[in-house]
Amino acid sequence: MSACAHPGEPVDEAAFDAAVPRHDWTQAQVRALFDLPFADLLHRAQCVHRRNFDPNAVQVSTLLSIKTGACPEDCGYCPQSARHRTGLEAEPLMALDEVLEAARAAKAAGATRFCMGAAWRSPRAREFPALTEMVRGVKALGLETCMTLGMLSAEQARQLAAAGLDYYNHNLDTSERFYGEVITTRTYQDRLDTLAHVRAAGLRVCCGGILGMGEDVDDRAALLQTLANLPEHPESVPINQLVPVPGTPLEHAAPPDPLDFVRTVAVARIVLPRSTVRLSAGRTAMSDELQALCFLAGANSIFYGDRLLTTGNPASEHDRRLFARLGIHPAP
Ligand code: SAM
Ligand code: DTB
Ligand code: SF4
Repeated sequence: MSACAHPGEPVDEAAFDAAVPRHDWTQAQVRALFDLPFADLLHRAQCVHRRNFDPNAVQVSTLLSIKTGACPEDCGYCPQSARHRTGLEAEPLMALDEVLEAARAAKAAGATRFCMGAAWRSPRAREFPALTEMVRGVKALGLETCMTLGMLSAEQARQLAAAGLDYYNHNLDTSERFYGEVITTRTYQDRLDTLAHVRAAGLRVCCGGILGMGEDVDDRAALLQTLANLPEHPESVPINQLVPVPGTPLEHAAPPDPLDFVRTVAVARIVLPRSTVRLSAGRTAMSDELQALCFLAGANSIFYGDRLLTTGNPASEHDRRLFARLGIHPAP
């Protein structure tokens, strides 16, 4: 029995042995992880984390909104939907030189990956020449590239892969059951189809969700179960805390219990043992101590830089100090 095994726990021991990816999680097994005593859950997560990663290394990505607002979709959390009155000013697709300037600044500040996001339902053919130039230009600066542009066809995913894109972000956001309460303009299956196209094109997959939209613990378990039971685990799993934006339908949603947020990170670490788990949106509302618990639970990536897409993120200087206080170094 490994040093990390806990005989007698009310959970399936085999479900824990631990560091090897599995794709056959049941809802009950994932839910049992959520129900563990906090210390046992974090211990498990630490064991899995340490078998697969340097526990003191955190990957650092920077986001840029390359096309902002006026999105036709109705995602209830999103300040960029044209259906919500958030006062956000729409901006067309950015020019290549502006994108490269932002990427250079991100690299100089210490980011290793540059993530470009567009408020589209899906990109159109006429946008591809500009998008592929952005991928090539950012890669030439020595950064990893990620894009999140909405739904992709198989052919669109292939075009981005051919341009050298490293990662594609497309979130499931929540459980299939709760999804329809948040978004009506595209289905859960649409999202799974895009993920399959991205995977088939040979791109690395970044896929996660948002906590704090009114979902319950079974929804959180179901989201992680769905991610874990994909044919291949996403290489990157962002766990966002809702940033409640005035004018969106979710502006008054209650924030998740901070310890439940940590639990979700820990369960993600256990069921997705070799994936990078990103502590994503919502860090401005978190204390340093809560973020430290998230790193302890197995989070090993953050968004770095003063902005996410349209909302704020902790100041870079604050994050540098936090890393220093915790003895964390940026992952190479
Ligand atoms: N339009 C594309 C799409 O939705 O596929 C890409 C950009 S979209 C802004 C990327 C992701 O950001 C969403 O899937 C959602 O998970 C996250 N997001 C958007 N608004 C958020 C908010 N207010 N709080 C937390 N996460 C948010
Ligand atoms: C992800 O999961 N979180 C990022 C990234 N993928 C694209 C986006 C967070 C957006 C937060 C709201 C905003 O700044 O507009
Ligand atoms: Fe549009 Fe993406 Fe926002 Fe949904 S999350 S409204 S698709 S930008």
